[in-house]
Amino acid sequence: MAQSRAHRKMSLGPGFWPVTIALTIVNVAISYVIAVFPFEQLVPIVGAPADQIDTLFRFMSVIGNAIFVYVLGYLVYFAIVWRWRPSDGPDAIGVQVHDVPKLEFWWTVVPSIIVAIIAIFSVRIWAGMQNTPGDVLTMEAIGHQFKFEFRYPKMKNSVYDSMHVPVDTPVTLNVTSADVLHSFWSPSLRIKADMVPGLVQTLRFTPEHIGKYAIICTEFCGTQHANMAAALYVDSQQAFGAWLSAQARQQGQASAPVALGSGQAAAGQALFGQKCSTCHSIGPFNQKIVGPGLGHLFNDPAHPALVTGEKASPAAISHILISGYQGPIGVMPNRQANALSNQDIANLVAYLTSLSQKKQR
Ligand code: HEC
Ligand SMILES: [Cu+2]
Repeated sequence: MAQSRAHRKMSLGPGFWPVTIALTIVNVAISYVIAVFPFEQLVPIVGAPADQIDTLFRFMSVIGNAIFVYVLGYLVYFAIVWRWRPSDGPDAIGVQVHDVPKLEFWWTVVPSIIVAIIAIFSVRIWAGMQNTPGDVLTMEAIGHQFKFEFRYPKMKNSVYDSMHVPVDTPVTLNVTSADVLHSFWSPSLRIKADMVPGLVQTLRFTPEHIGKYAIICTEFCGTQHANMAAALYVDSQQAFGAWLSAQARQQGQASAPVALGSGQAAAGQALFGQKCSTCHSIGPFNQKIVGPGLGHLFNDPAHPALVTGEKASPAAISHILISGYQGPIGVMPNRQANALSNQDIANLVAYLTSLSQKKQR
C-alpha cells in the first residue's frame, strides 16, 4: 500500500534558527551555573585529588547538559512543527532520509572526541590515585561488620571508627575487608572504593584542609549496614603527633589487668544498651540477634558452657570481651572494636553476672 508523503521537501521548519538561538542561550546559562556552582561548599573537600575530580565532574556535566538541552529542545520543536495535520491523510509518514555521509561523519567524530577527552582526563586522575611519589603516611582501612578499622604503622592496636591524617601529607590508604563486601566512601575525598575480602586496593590523596569529614559504608553488608560510618579527621601536624602518642598511651593502659571486683552492674547496663544490644538480647542463649542471648550465662540448661567451651565465670566472660571470639554463630568483636576500657569491661561483667542471679531467684 502506498503511503502518502506529509511534506514533500526536507526542511528544518519555520522556527528552526530562533529555536536554536533560544536553546543556545539556555545551554550557556546552565553551563555557567555548572561552572561556578560551589560544590565545595555543599560538600567540603579534603584536598587533592578531590579538586580535580570536581573539575572533571563539571566538565562532564557541561557536556551532558548541552546534549540534554539540544536533543530535548529539537525533539519538542520538530514534534510540534512536523506534527500530523488533518490535511495529511491517515497513513502519512515524514520524509525518509538515507545515507547522509556529512551528518554521519560529524555525529561519529564529535562524540568520539568528547569520549576520548573524558577518558584521558579520568585516567590521569585515576593514575595519580594509584601512584604518587613521596609517600609519607601509609595506612590501612579494613571493613568489618559493622565498623571501619584503621591501622597505622608502628601502632600496636587498631583504631576503630575514626581515621586521623596529618594535613599536607600524602597518604597512601590500603583498603580491604575482613568479612563481607563493604565500600569505603568519603564524599569529601570524592573517592569511593569497594572493600573486598582478599583484595587490597590502594588509594592516594593529600589532605589540605583541617577539619572533620564523613566516611560511609556504601555497600550493603548486613543488618547494621546503615550504622556503619566513621569520621575522617584532618589534623595539623602537631595535633596528629599528639593524637598518635595519646593512642600509644591508651593502648599501654589497656594491657593492664582488669580489676573485675570494681564492676558496677548499673553502669554495665547502660553501656550494654549502647554497645551490645544491637547484637545481643538479654534473653536465653537461643534468643539470638546477631550473637546469642546473654541473660542466663551462668544458668541456661540449653547452654551449659560459654561459646569458647569454658565454664561460665566472670574471668571467662571478661576474656571474651577482651579478645573477642569467632565461632559458628559469628564474630564477637574484641575490646578495641567495641572501644571498652578496663572499667567498662568490669561493669559489663558485673551486669551480665547480675542478670543470671536474678533469674535464679
Ligand atoms: C557485631 C555483633 C556483636 C556485638 C556488637 C557484641 N557481640 Fe558479643 N557476640 C557476638 C557473637 C556473634 C557471639 C557468638 C560468637 C560465636 O560463638 O560464634 C558473641 C558472643 C558473646 C559472648 C559469649 C556468649 C556465650 O554464651 O558464651 C559474650 C559474653 C558476649 N558476646 C558479650 C558481649 C558484650 C558484653 C558486648 C558489648 C560490649 C557484645 N558482646 C557485643 C556478636 C556481638
Ligand atoms: Cu559495611
